[in-house]
Amino acid sequence: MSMSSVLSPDAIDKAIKDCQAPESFAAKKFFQTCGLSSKSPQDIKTVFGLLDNDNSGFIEEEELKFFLQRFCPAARVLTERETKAFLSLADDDGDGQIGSAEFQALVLS
Ligand SMILES: [Ca+2]
Ligand SMILES: [Ca+2]
Repeated sequence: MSMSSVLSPDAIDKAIKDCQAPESFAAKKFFQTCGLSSKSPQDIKTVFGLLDNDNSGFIEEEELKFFLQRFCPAARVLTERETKAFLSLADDDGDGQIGSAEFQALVLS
């Protein structure tokens, strides 16, 4: 499974271009632009699995930093501020990582 099996390459491209400048990343806008917000729970789960690079069942801060690169290898890494903002937006139970249900809730919010 790859991102392009769930999302269209054009939509991914547009979402990446929208946040090319450091500090311009906004998670909800990204999910809308890349089309993930209108996908099925199963598709969102697939994307979660791709972001959870070490298959721990959670997206940790270290993985979150490389969020954009999972969509496009040439994309930039998120800044520390963007990573922390993203994490606090998604991390409802405050354990410092993003679980599958938290990710789903954020994408659909
Ligand atoms: Ca992980
Ligand atoms: Ca959490």
